[in-house]
Amino acid sequence: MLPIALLPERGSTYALNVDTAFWIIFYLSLVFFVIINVALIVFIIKYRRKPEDEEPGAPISHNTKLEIIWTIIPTILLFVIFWFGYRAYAKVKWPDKKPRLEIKITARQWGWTAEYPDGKKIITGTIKDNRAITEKDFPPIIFVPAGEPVQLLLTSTDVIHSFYVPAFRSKYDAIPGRYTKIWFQAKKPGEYPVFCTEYCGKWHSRMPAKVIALPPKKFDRFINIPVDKFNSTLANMPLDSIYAVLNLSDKEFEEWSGAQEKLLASLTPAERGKLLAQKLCVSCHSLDGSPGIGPTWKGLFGHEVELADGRKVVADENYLRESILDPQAKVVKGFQPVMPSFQGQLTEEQIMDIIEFIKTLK
Ligand code: HEC
Ligand SMILES: [Cu+2]
Repeated sequence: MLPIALLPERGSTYALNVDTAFWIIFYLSLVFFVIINVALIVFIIKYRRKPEDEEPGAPISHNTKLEIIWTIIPTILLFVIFWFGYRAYAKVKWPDKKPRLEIKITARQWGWTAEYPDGKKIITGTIKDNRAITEKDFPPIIFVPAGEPVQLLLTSTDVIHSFYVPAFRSKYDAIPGRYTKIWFQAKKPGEYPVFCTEYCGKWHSRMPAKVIALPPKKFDRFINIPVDKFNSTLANMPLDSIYAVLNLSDKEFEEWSGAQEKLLASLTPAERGKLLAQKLCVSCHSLDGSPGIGPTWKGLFGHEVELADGRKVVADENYLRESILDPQAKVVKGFQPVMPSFQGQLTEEQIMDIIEFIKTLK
């Protein structure tokens, strides 16, 4: 391998297979690059036309020995490349054993939603400003057990995204209207960054996330947290707090989740809506009147909106609800119809919460 760290650590069971194929192709290319270019330079100098070369030399028809050599050697090398390439492909494509669980990942402009079989849901948002992204900006998107295979079922609500975990050498497109699959097995517990690697619009580089591989015991605790408790509390908390909660004893956990639920119950619908909107909507909608990809929400509620087809409507609750579930039904004048539908992503209660929040933005 090279003396410099070009690739991140190998965090999954098949990372070595992928790297082997990569380095074999890399070094073969390097060797032939040198051979061909040295020969090129030598021939240019040695066989250049000299002043005394008035007449062309005798024609050369062919050289059987040379031709056999330059056919057989590359053929063998191509089989070598095929063998290591296919082995890596097969490993990445087909799990060694049945995955422990399947997690659904939905990409959108610009963030990810993960859903567990029991309904646990984690949503990541957009880092929407121009500062450099740091390690702290990678929120958890999925928790997986280290040492066990996990399957992801990918899709997208709007354009093509790509779910890429460099340390696992796992990368697959998330395509609207279609499901794609990828699996991996983390070798040890740790935190592994996720990037979108299919250019998906303005904030493509700013939808970071993280795969958290937990020790098996911790993962069991995670998976056993009741879904309603998880979704109403932990799902929205920073990683440190989640670790802290996973470390609690059963009794401490009961107390903790009781206290959290009380806290959450004390939020008004508008406050709950604000939390959601900050994750899902503010990458396109400003709250303060400044321009964005979508219209600002400041002063929206109760006012007249001009549509692209010339109609005018008043932005009441029904209009807002329709705009969230079927954004293309009434497109606002001067804007592109690029808003993804949140049909199936938000519950009726969550939609009400967001509407209540929009109402407060006078
Ligand atoms: C990818 C960018 C994008 C995201 C994310 C997005 N929107 Fe939009 N939204 C738009 C665009 C563009 C329009 C204007 C075109 C149209 O009406 O479809 C719009 C229009 C709207 C309107 C109508 C506004 C008006 O002035 O009449 C509402 C309400 C709305 N969005 C709500 C939401 C909510 C709620 C969310 C989050 C759950 C959200 N949007 C997320 C891009 C987005
Ligand atoms: Cu993307």
